[in-house]
Amino acid sequence: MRDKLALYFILGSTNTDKNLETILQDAIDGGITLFQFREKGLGAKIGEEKHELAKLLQQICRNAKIPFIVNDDVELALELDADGIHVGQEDEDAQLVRKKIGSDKILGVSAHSVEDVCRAMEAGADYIGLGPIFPTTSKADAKEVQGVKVLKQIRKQGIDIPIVAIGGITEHNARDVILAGADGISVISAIASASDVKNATARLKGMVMHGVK
Ligand code: 3NM
Repeated sequence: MRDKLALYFILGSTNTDKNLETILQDAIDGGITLFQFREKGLGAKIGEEKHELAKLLQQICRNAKIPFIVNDDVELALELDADGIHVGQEDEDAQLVRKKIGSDKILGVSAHSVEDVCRAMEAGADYIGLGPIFPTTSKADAKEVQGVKVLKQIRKQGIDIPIVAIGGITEHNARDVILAGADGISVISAIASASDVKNATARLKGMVMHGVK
């Protein structure tokens, strides 16, 4: 699991005006290790349109053997036979989701505190998305920025679950979160808003893997 979290890219149609398939393919070419389809926010697609977009992006991931995770929508994840599902604290209960998807699929859970992490582990999470580490403009209802404090607390307590850090992560601060104990970084804008997606992705990957751009 840990190696799959190294460079975790999240995208949905509300994050960009550009073509999502092109961005995803360029991000894959740049070295992302996992993709999450997150169709949320103002103007997000629903129903058949959401389903079709998810299928398109899933196929790109399948061709590249990159895990495809669906955000929040358990029914969609099951319909598409996605590799996994990610739920937030306000989404469907993680324990219930684990029951619905079985033990083989990846279950990711968002957490904002040590207590959230412990509960998610009891519910059967395979990994934790911890944030927001830095200020973000990609999630309207993001919780208070926590820096790397909570991440360090978790590791200091000997909690070893795979963690991907999220929120405002860029090539300039990626190394700090890895050094603080994260197994990887999760980004939207650092990749989706880059003028050269492939290059920006490769630079982020370099920071995560070796501390160099
Ligand atoms: N979840 P960007 S922050 C989807 O704190 C999401 O749980 C967060 O986008 C959390 O890389 C966030 O553009 C948005 O800051 C991350």
